[in-house]
Amino acid sequence: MNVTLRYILTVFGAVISIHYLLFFTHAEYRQAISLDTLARLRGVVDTVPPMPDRYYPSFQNATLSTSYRANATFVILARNSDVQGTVQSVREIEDRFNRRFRYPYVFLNEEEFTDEFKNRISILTSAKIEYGLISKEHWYQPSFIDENKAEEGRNYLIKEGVIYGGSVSYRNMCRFNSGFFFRHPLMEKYRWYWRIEPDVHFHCDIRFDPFAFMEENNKVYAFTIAMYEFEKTIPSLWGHVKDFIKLYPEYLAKDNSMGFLSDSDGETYNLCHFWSNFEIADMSFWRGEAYTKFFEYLDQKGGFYYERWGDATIHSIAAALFAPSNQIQFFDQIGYEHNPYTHCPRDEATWREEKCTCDPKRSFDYDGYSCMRKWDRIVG
Ligand SMILES: Nc1nc2c(ncn2[C@@H]2O[C@H](COP(=O)(O)OP(=O)(O)OP(=O)(O)O)[C@@H](O)[C@H]2O)c(=O)[nH]1
Ligand SMILES: [Mg+2]
Repeated sequence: MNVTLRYILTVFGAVISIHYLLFFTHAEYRQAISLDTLARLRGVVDTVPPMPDRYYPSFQNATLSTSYRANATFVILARNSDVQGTVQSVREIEDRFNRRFRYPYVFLNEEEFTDEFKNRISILTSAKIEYGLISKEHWYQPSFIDENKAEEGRNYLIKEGVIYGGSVSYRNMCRFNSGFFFRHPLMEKYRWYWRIEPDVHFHCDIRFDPFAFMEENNKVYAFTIAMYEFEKTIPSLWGHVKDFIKLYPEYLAKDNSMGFLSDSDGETYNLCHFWSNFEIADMSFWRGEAYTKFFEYLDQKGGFYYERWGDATIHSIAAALFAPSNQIQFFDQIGYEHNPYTHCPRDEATWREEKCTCDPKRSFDYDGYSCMRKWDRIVG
């Protein structure tokens, strides 16, 4: 062994020995290298306010012992071909949450659900299930869209290699989720919804009622993951948002979250948005005047088809601007995965007590592509 190698090994051995010595003898050292501290170093806040006990109703024989239920439903948009992924998502949300709460489900599709689809779902829950057909006007590309221009837009995004760049059905889905799902006749009777997609995972027990929490605390929108949008899908969107604000300054909430969306006080969009495949929200916000005007304004610009605007950015921009920041809720407690990203609770007690199957170290909150740091600064 040459001298340099021996020297390196000696130093390495000394560092490891000191590490273990300090680890077992000094609590401050253990604290200093803990996950929380690493989180802080990575710019994400470590402490999340605990969920008050009153949102954890008691159960007798696995049945909710309170009669209170929010006026709420799950909503799942799916194709018949999504049946396996949908079964898996429903199974997980039932096991982790809804076998106790029994909130109903609304499944939506632009085609009739097959008997096979309904049969596969019906055995998973004792909650009420409804299956709805989406009307043509709520789903398909509207006639005011110039198809030649839309095709040019699709070809451009295909050339640029943007995911779903050439897909018209993806665009129909994004527009439907932006402006129409809450107007479906089966959804009209509900105020609150929890959006679920096929093939997602719920990594922790959810023993509290997020709907009751939102209702009592006057929240309008809740998320678990925040990230950056692909700029090529929304080149003209922020310009239209700025024009809309100039036209209707009265809709801007006083304590809005512009700082989450923009690093230049509204001049430019930093692409941050809440990842809308998970959403728990108040539909009266989408049905209200500000959002109705906002959606109609943007829809007329045609960007759902000429570009590839996503419902995540549309919902996020509206929630961040038209609601005060204290009405937007980050649910640290809900461990959630939509490929390829996972939010895993930062709070260690939650992670342990709710028997989470996710790895907190790999939570997307700490990823460079996450917008969580910006959100933490808004509420911090
Ligand atoms: N009925 C119906 N549902 C659709 C269609 N396209 C997408 N969906 C549903 O809309 C939601 C979002 O679609 P996804 O394909 O998951 O889009 P995404 O989450 O952006 O992308 P990936 O999950 O990464 O593929 C899911 O619930 C899908 O099942 C469609 O053409 N018809
Ligand atoms: Mg998806």
